[in-house]
Amino acid sequence: MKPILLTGFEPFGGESINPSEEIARALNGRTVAGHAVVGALLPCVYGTAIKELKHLMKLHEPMLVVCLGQAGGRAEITPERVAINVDDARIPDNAGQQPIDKPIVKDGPTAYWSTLPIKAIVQELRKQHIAAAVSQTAGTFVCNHVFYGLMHALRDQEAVRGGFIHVPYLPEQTDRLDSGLVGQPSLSLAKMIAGLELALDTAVKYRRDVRKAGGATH
Ligand code: PCA
Repeated sequence: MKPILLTGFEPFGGESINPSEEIARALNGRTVAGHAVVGALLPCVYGTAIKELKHLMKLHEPMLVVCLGQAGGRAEITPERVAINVDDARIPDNAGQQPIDKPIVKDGPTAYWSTLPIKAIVQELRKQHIAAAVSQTAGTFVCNHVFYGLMHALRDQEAVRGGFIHVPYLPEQTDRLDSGLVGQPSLSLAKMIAGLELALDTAVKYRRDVRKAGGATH
C-alpha cells in the first residue's frame, strides 16, 4: 500500500515552535485507513520548500499528500480550497527572501483547487467536536507557495490527491506574556493530532466530497 505524505513547516517569523511540525512528527509512522503516514518537515523558504516536497514525493510515491502550516489568528483547523499562482510576502522567509507579486510558475494557471474532500473533512472533525472550517485563502506566503507547487506537480496524476490544511497556534505560543499573542485563539496539540488523523482518514475514505455548507472563514 502506498503511504500518505504529511508535511509540516519549521518555525518562522520569530516563533520557536510551529504546530504543523509537531503534528507531522506525531503522526509519522502511524497507520491511517491502512496507509502508513510519512511525516516530514519543510523549510519555510520559497523555492527550497517546493524542491524538498518534490524530492519527498519521488522518494515515497504517496497516494495522498497533505501539507500543513500554521495560520496564527485562526480558531479552527482549516482545509484550504484553492492555491493561487503568486508569491507576495508580508515578512521575509527563513532565508531572508521577500518576493512581491511574483508568479510561482511562470505562465502557470492562475489557481489550482485542492483535491481533498474539504467539506467532508470539516464535517467529520465537527462530529468529533474539533473546530474546523473551510478556508478560501491560503495567503501568499510560503504555505500557499507549497500548496500551489504541490497541485502543479500533481496536475497530471489523477490517482494522487493532495491539498493543504492550516492549523491554529498552540496554547504554549499564545500563553506566554511576552509573545504578543495573548488572547489569540489556539488548539491543544492533542486535538490537532486527533483532527489531522481524522482528516487523513476522511481524505482516504471519501473519494468524492460532500456538498454542504463548510462554515467557511474568509
Ligand atoms: N505558515 C506560513 C508558512 C509556514 C507556516 O507554517 C504560511 O501560512 O504561509
